[in-house]
Amino acid sequence: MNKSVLKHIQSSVKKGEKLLAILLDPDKTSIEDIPNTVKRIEKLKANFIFVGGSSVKNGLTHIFVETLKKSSKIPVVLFPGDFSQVTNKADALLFLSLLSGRNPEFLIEQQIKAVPYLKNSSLEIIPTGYILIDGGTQSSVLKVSKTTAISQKNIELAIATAVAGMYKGKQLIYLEAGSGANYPVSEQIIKAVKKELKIPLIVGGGIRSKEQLKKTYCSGADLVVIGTAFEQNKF
Ligand code: 1GP
Repeated sequence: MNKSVLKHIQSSVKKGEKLLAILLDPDKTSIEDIPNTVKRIEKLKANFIFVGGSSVKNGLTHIFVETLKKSSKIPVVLFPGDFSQVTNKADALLFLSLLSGRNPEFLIEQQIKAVPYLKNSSLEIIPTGYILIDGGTQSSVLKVSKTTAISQKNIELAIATAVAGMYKGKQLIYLEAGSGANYPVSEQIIKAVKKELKIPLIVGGGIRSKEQLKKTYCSGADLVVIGTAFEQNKF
């Protein structure tokens, strides 16, 4: 049996090892292209493959992850935009609550709708506080969730939201500037949030270069997620 994804993240944090996840959106990567995509991910020595998108065609995630698992030993973690993207074929699920938003649909409704799919599944379920930080674009997650992001200037609100998530029992906090963000979560916010957290910190959105990746790690991110730059062959 594979080591738990959460334990892997927690033990890496203890050892001071930084982690990388590549995000694949089943709507944007063709099934035929998976073997080639996996080779590129392995070359990058990514620790995880995240799979998800704000809206993915019904049923596609299931076949996508099934194919992915046949081509790769890298743990596959679901990062779903909604409950229809839950599939037992993956290793783990980020059970997301959109803590920066005030839309009950993404705070609790979607989670309730996911339960029938999770009850008998072997997926590792990881309670995750998901926090949108303004990345300078109207990202699809903002559109779909009908919420607003926290301003990059409002560091206190970003900290309080992350800490509230930790107090609520989330095992991970995910700071998200949005896929294809104009600018990523600022180093200042990452540093300030990390300082207050006793749980691992994920950061993603708008990270386009190795230099930016390094800065994100140095600011305190334990796990960085890259999607668009990988899709565009920039990584
Ligand atoms: C993961 O949504 C991000 O947190 C991915 O963002 O596509 O901008 O890398 P990019």
